[in-house]
Amino acid sequence: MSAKQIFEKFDKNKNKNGKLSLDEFREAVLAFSLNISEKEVTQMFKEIDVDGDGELSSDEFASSVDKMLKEAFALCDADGDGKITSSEFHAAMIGLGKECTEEKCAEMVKTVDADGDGYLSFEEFMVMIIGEF
Ligand SMILES: [Ca+2]
Ligand SMILES: [Ca+2]
Ligand SMILES: [Ca+2]
Ligand SMILES: [Ca+2]
Repeated sequence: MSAKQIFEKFDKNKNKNGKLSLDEFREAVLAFSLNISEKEVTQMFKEIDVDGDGELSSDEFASSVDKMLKEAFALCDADGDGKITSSEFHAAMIGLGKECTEEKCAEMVKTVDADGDGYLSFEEFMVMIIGEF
């Protein structure tokens, strides 16, 4: 699933007009199950709304999703070698306060490890995160 498909999924509850309003955006953020306050959502919305028209275009949304994924990947990739091992993934989950046993994390990595090299590339990582939608 691409950022554009996510966008289309959330551009629906107020009006399907090809833009995300603040309400629609809030729902999208909460679907990521981020622990985030109302104030932070508004702040984020303003940052993503580059042209300041009060709504998010699919381009604005896609580039912010891309940026978030890159940041999340960098956060997990503790040694910065461009791939995530199951122990790096486990450590990141613990760091986020998520309950995930070492076995469970290894299992999750294995499930999305499309090329079977035992690591998560950025593309594989993206599938795991976005695949939750
Ligand atoms: Ca809309
Ligand atoms: Ca905008
Ligand atoms: Ca690494
Ligand atoms: Ca892999």
